[in-house]
Amino acid sequence: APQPDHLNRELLYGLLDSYLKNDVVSIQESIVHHVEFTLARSRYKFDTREAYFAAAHSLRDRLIERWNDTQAWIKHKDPKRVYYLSMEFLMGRTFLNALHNLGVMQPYQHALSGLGYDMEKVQQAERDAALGNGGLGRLASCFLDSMATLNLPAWGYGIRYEYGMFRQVVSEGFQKEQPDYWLTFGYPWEIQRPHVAYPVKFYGHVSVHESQDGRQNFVWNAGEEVTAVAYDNPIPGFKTPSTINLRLWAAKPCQEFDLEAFNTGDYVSSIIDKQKAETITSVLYPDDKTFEGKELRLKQQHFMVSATLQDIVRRYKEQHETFDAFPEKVAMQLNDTHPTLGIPELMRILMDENHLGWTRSWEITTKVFSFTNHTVLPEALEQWPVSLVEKLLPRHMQIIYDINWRFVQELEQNHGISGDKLGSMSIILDTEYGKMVRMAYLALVASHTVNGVAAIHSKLIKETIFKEFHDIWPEKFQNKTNGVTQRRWLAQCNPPLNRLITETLGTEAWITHLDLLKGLAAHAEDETFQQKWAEVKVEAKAKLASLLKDLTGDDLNMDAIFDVQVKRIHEYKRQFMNILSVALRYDRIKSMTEKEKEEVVPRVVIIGGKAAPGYDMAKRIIKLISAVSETVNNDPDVGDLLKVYFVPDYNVSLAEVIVPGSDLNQQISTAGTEASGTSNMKFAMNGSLIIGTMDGANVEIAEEIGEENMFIFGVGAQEVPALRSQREYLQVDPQFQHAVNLIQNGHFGWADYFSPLIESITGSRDWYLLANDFESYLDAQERVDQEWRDKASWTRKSILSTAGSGKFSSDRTIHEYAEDIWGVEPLPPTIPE
Ligand code: GLG
Repeated sequence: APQPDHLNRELLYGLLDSYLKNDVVSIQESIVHHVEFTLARSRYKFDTREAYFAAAHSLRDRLIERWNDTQAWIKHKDPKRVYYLSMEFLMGRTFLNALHNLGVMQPYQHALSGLGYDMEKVQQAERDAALGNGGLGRLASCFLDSMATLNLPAWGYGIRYEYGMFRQVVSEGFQKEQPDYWLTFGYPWEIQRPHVAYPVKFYGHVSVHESQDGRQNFVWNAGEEVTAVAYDNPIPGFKTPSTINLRLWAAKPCQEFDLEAFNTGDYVSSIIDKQKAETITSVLYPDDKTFEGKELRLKQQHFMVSATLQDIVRRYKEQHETFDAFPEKVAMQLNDTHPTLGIPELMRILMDENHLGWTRSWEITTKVFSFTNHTVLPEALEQWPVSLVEKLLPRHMQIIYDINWRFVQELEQNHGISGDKLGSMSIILDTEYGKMVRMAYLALVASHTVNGVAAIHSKLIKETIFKEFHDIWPEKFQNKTNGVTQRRWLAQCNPPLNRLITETLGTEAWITHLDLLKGLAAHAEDETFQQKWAEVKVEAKAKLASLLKDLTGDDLNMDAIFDVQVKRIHEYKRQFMNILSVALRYDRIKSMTEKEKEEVVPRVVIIGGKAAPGYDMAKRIIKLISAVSETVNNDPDVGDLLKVYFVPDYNVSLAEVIVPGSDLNQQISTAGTEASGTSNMKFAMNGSLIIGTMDGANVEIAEEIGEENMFIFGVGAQEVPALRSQREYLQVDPQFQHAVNLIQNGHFGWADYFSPLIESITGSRDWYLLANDFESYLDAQERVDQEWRDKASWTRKSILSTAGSGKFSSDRTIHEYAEDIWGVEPLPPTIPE
């Protein structure tokens, strides 16, 4: 774009010489200003949603100031930067988070109430940005918050899906998916950057040209080209001006029209063709841990990494003449294998567009990428058909073949590997359906580091799915136990607990140094403190109860244990085992005398989560939970002693109410299946006791808060393989059989519909070992009831849960990534001259 003839710097600096003021009146002025000029509504009449949008815009102004200065400062210092590449960011709402992190909660509250608006209602007007499925996407969002707070020169890169995670409606107990068009009213936090745009190519063919120095130049003549346009989302750190960027790409048609089509008169269909480009970023694939080999999905992946790498290379080249310093300036983390195409894309950019040789390009590439694995479930591992990759990305397929060819050479020559073992390690897998590209192997070969997400998981990947790679490259493997941001998941979502912790520790430093929570342990025995702790819990429970009241019309028994399992519905997570035990509890209550009933500890069981639309078993589990709920909640014999609710459309915002309001949370996956889990950490932080298996991060949580403060049950991961092989001979617990019979005999209706579920846990089919763990699970549940009767003891455990959760801050996790994997250092922003 043309430059101004004369820049009046003095005047410009004078005009904007300080940040926007954050006193109440200035905030009110800026809100009203946005009502009038951004929304073009009348300042005399705007509704709560308009108040939200105007307040959001005024807050965005404040984010932009900090964003601009942070980015200018980073550019000026040119440190090593880290880029977090992820197909998912499950952000949830931004308003409260930004208010908290900028430290302007109070003045905004006053500003809004002064104008006549209730902050609580205003913030409810925001829709979740749900650009992710579950743990993996939410982890990426927690990481952004920590990277900003730790002042790291970091950016996130992903896709701006127009339709996020589907809305789950449960009708008659069946899940129905509804599109989440979250952009209907606009998204006030993003900044569209029409000038930051890159062409992304697909299809076509590759030609080879001999250059003058005798080198081969590969030219990819694409068959389709779309434009990636940047949308920037400022991510503020807590108590620091550091505001980092989440750059999301949207697909737009290419600017140049197909002239030939114009000449032949096919104007309309040529434009319609161009519009198809936009479908690339239209929808998030809603599958959690099942690989869907759809062409559109592969297009999305390439689209994201191609735009991202062009952007990163462009930024680097602005400040550097050669690629020599690239590995000292750039680190890229692959969030699972979804962005692995970034590896051949960087090779292609270096070789074909910047004319570096293979060796040099490979040296650079292998120094910048590192990769995180999030699951050992085989059905999740990405394997793309070679035929599809060849068609969509012909040049990338050549490069992948070349990478593999050199890798196989290395295996033979340096590691003495031959025969079948070569085939089993090859990036290209031969199957009866044709050749496949194993994305995890490609990521492993090209990355300098691979990590698991909890200690047990990192150990398992070394022993199972990546064993052969660990044998040759043990130094590549690391563990980085997950964490969650205590800003959102404790400080913001649980204000009463926040206040109590701060008052007790005499500081709010725990909001950036979560280890300090261990100072609470000293008060665990203190009766008055226990009293306060219990009151805070009641407050949080009341909020959850009112949410359920809105959903169901029921008043909950506040003396009951609020027992929660919220997460994606999956057989390995064993919601089925949970509901079987509920059915049994119900049956027991039914057979009790009134006198016996007096001894029963009342429970409210809350289950929530989405099933992938194509996951039949998971959908049947939802129906079963609903059917049990229907029967139990309407049975006068049971009354207040047991209630069961399926909460529809579980998402980040609901979690912010459900987590603080729970007494007990279920983390009951078959040992060895849940890589880490992150809700376990959120619950523990909020003083909810865990009933769980020794799986994922539960193992480390038990180390930190003490096994005696949790309800641990079930077999360990080491025993699982042997048990699986003996499944059909195992003795089935009579109580398990009884629970199964209740369902089979139609006690909750729908017996035929539930029979595939029953079959899936019968005899040799019981892959997730429900039958085997059931007795021990019931035993743990019994201990829960016992413990509840002793209020002081329960509260003590609750305090110790929070006190012991300091390790599970994503600040700790990110600090470890920065030191052990990325080699990036904090760079607190200073306002540049
Ligand atoms: C995975 C795992 C979780 C893990 C999360 C974040 O299943 O156990 O906590 O990633 O690492 N795909 C996932 O949700």
